[in-house]
Amino acid sequence: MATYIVGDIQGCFEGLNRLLKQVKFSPANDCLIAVGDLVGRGPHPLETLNYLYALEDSFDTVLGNHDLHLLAIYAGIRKAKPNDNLDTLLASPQLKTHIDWLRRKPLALLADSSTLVSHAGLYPKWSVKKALSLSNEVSEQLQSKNWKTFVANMYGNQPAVWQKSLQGAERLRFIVNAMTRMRFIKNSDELDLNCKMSPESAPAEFIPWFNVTNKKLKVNQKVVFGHWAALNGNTRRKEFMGLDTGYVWGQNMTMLKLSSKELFSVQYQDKFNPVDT
Ligand SMILES: [Mn+2]
Repeated sequence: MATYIVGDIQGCFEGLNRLLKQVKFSPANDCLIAVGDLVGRGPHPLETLNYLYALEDSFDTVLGNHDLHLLAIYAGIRKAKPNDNLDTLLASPQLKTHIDWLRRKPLALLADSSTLVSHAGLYPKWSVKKALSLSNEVSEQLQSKNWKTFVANMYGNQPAVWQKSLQGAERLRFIVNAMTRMRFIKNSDELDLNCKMSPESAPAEFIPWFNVTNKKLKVNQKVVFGHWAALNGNTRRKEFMGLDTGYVWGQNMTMLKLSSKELFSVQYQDKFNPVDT
């Protein structure tokens, strides 16, 4: 019995399949956790969600910005863009099942007692426990009857700084941005949601979130995240593990075996060979 955490899949079902074959993943014995962005831009969103949904309790995920974008399209809040590549999913009779399933997924989860999984990472002012509790605040909204109102108020880059006193839509928007869109921090605690560069090429005042000291992270705790393909997994910090290695951009898909911290990866192949489904 092993737990694996996979980086951004983004509808690249073929890559996911090769990676699962490489580790001899067995749904009956093993667990798969995803860092979010299950779909978006890649060629096979429907096959990806059908497969992951069928894994039932052997699979869990946090939501990424592309997953939230899908919910917003379904809710009529946003329009699908051609490069979202979501047409087969949006036209599928399975769509509502998948939407309702995604609405039950959190923004943050514990893969084991000391490993937090969140799509973009951990905002430097938050503890792991705080992140889990803030994720619950968003889940309450996503699971409520009024979830479309929440999604309608979800978009925007403000507020950029967390304050405990934030309430309502602003509070929820900050939580969503920090957990699904964060890359760089400016002025010690301010989210910058525009810069997508690698840390090396960004202006000096842009600090990667994992290089801003988090005084609330305990010694043994780790954070596993995706979202930032330009990092190519390289944080230079053992407590922060980035798993987005840009498969959808023609690079690699990466999977972490949680117990041993062993990494597995497959290279992009522009060919779809569904296997073992
Ligand atoms: Mn993302």
